[in-house]
Amino acid sequence: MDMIKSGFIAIVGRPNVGKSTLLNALIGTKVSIMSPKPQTTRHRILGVLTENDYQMIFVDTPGMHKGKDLLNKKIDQVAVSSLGDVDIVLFVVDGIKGSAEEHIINYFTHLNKPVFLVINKIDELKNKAQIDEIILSYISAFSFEGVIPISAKNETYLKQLKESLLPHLEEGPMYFPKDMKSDQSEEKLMSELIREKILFHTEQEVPHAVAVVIESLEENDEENTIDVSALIIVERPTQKQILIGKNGEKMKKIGSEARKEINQLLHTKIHLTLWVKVKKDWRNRPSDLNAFGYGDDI
Ligand SMILES: Nc1nc2c(ncn2[C@@H]2O[C@H](COP(=O)(O)OP(=O)(O)O)[C@@H](O)[C@H]2O)c(=O)[nH]1
Ligand SMILES: [Mg+2]
Repeated sequence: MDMIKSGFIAIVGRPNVGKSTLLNALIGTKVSIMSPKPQTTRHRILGVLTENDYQMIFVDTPGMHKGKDLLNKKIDQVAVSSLGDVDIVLFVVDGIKGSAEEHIINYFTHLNKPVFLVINKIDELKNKAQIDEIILSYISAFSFEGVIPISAKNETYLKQLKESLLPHLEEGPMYFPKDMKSDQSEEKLMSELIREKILFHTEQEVPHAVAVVIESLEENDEENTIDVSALIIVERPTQKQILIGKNGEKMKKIGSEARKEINQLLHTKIHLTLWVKVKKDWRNRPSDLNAFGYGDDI
């Protein structure tokens, strides 16, 4: 077996600090959906970066926060347990709104592995004094292996970030094939892209009440497309109405945006049909959570 330098790197932090944006920027393609709404990421998602002499496997995690329903409790466990499974931790904070965040830093104290402080969104900072102040507030709480200011959105200082990680990778196997960028199936990526468009077009409680399941994929030889049928699950009839919108306009928009991005990302022409179904309280029912892709292995 080929040996190179390799390792697993967790990306953790509060919701909305830019973890998924960072993962996608590092991998160079979208593997994890992003949105301005908190709690966008629900799964542990792997992004694989393979260069000539190393393989870095980044683990995007849902934001760490205290959730109430069963789905949120499961999501929290995903983030916390991923800390134990990796070689290096990137603790991402918001360069504008960040402040010590003790409840997360507490998880680092007994880890015995390098934790880097990654200060994101520096494109929005007004001056250098501001960033120094933020750095000080964090480094007084924990002894980080290093501090790396970046802008995930503008892809600034990502090279420096990767260079800081390199000395901490050990000789190891190539865990994944060279051309593999994520552990998500194409089907999962499709349902996540649909959910991303829903997040952009809905407000308040709707984004959190939505699950998306791909019901069928069929090759259509005549038109050289793949016919995809996806089911969108919500919790209440009112949420269904909001999603469908006046004359079905919102659903059309979500469908056409999702279709375009799926075409582009998967290099496959698809024909997308969306259905909306109400399933009361699905976020608290273990059987529904399993059925909608949030089982024990999320
Ligand atoms: N200005 C700015 N915004 C960013 C940056 N990185 C992410 N964002 C925005 O922050 C929001 C949350 O991003 P996301 O990656 O979904 O955060 P996550 O919840 O931590 O995964 C989105 O609206 C992003 O566009 C950055 O470097 N600069
Ligand atoms: Mg995310």
